[in-house]
Amino acid sequence: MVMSYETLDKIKKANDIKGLSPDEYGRLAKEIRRCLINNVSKTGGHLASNLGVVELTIALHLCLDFPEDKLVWDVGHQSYVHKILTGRRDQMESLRQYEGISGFPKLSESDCDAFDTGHASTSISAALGYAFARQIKGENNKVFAVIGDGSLSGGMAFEALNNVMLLKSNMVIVLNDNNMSISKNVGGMSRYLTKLRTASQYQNLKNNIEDYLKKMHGFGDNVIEKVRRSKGSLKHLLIPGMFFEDMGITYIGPVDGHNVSELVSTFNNAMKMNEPVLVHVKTVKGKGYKLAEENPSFFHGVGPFDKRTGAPVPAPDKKTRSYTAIFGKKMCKMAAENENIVCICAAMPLGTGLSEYSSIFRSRFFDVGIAEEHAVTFAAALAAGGMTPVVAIYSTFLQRAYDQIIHDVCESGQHVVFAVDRGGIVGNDGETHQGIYDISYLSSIPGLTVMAPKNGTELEKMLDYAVNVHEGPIAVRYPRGSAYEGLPEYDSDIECGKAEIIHNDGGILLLALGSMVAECEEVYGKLKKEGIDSSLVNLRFAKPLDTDLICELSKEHDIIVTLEESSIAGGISQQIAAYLQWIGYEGKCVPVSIPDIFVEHGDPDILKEVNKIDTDSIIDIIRQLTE
Ligand SMILES: Cc1ncc(C[n+]2csc(CCOP(=O)(O)OP(=O)(O)O)c2C)c(N)n1
Repeated sequence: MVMSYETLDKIKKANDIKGLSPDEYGRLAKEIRRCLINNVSKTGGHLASNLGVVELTIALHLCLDFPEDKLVWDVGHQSYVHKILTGRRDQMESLRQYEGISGFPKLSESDCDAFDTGHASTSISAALGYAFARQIKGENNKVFAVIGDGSLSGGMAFEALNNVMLLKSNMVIVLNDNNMSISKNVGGMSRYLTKLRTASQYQNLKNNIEDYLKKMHGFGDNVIEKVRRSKGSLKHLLIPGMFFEDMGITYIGPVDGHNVSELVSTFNNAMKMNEPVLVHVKTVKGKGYKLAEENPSFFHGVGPFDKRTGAPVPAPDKKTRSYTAIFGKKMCKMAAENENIVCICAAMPLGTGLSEYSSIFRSRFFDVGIAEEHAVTFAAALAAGGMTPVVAIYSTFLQRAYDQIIHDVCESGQHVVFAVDRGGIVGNDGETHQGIYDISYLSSIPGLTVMAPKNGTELEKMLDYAVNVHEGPIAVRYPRGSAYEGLPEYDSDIECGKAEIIHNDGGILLLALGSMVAECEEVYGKLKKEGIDSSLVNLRFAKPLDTDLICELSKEHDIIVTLEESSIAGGISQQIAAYLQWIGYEGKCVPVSIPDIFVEHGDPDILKEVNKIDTDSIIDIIRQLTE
């Protein structure tokens, strides 16, 4: 049911907001917050970041015309208010649900969304591209990027800032500074912003000097103007670094990000300048919802929850362990026994399960910020320096560091362990977050060993093997969510490149990787009841594949099905098919992999069904093969 709101109801489409009177903005902000909380408590999503940008988004919509003007949201997780103000409020109930609206900006969803996003630190590059396109075409639309202080820690943002001075026309970068990434923001840039945030004494002093000069005889307006413009002296004296101004970007701020009229007049001034401008806006993450203000990390990305208590709905099952939690506990255990272990994450200590580790092993923990590329090269040199680094990064974000994995880790064979979390379909975050390319992109790198456990216990064994036994680069890839705890009796030691036979009954040979072993165990049982024999192998290694075993078993099986929760392009299905062809296998080899497409958002079970990697689809495929 779509709720009704006195003021928000007046906004049916983009730009309608301009018809409101200024005394309605306060009520509008309140109603947007209610709308956000009502919807996100049911759908789940990025609540705290959106609550923090309500006034900021209202002000941007008062200053810009959509779709002519271009507004690029960094990451895009904070674009819900923008969606609400551009005619998508009625669809908020379908946010992040299969076939509903996305939790991120999408060009295909609305012409008011300027750029598809999901990964951090891309907005300044994208806005700069739009600004140059405008300049070359001789057009005059406005271009804005909104980037959070967390996302400003990413290397791409610095690369873009380094280029901004090339622009000889206006572009506005709004720095939405809430002093938070998902967890507390870290690093030198964060410290610098804290100094700027608290540098109001500079503004006050500047104003005082101007007032004083105005009162003095003989000092005209042009002297005051000179003082105002003397970036080189006054600001340098009082604000250390002057980072942005020295980069050729006019800095304005800090501005109260919850004051619509102050924001509007600042943006209007910024847009008048014929140069790139950065407006530093201070906001409170979770603003207006006490629970989120008190615990912004928890409400950064939440599942459905009770609006009154904030408790997850349904309550988490205390009996199940997530793969992430198993990883975190295992790291604590191993680090207590092996003082060479160091753990690295990129702005996600909580998400990667390293919170407990980080508080116990402070000197052997590094949160590098949203800097996956740096994390990997840093780890390579830690390994070269005699440590055993474990780099915990989600599959989708590790894509960022592909070159560093090849160039800095693998070429010199450094013993770096990659804990690749969220491997496979992640669900509601959609295309930009699915972890379905890692098997392909990792197994194509020479010398990199790639493993995927069938259950929680095997994850622990693989981590032990990766850290304490293996030499050289190695990745362990595991899915989001509760660990499979079936097949506990299959617990042979991990041997590099060796698979594990679970059932050997002849019939159809199922070669399954990681999470697909659990699906196949169910398939095996159901087929048996139908009188169809099958054999099941837990591959354990995507690289090196256990080709000896595959060769041996291929002699006894006419039909081989290869299964992976990963893209077919370059995954194990294609690799095994190529190998079987090479050895002259004459039977049928059928892939069960994710098609070569971008997988949209939605419930993971639905997405598995749609992409035909769920138990029923596998059984259907096998039935057809045996008819
Ligand atoms: C490359 C990459 N790494 C990690 C993430 C996960 N992530 C999403 S939002 C976020 C924090 C962003 O902080 P900030 O930009 O300050 O925005 P806020 O939510 O605080 O408004 C992180 C680390 C990501 N989206 N992209």
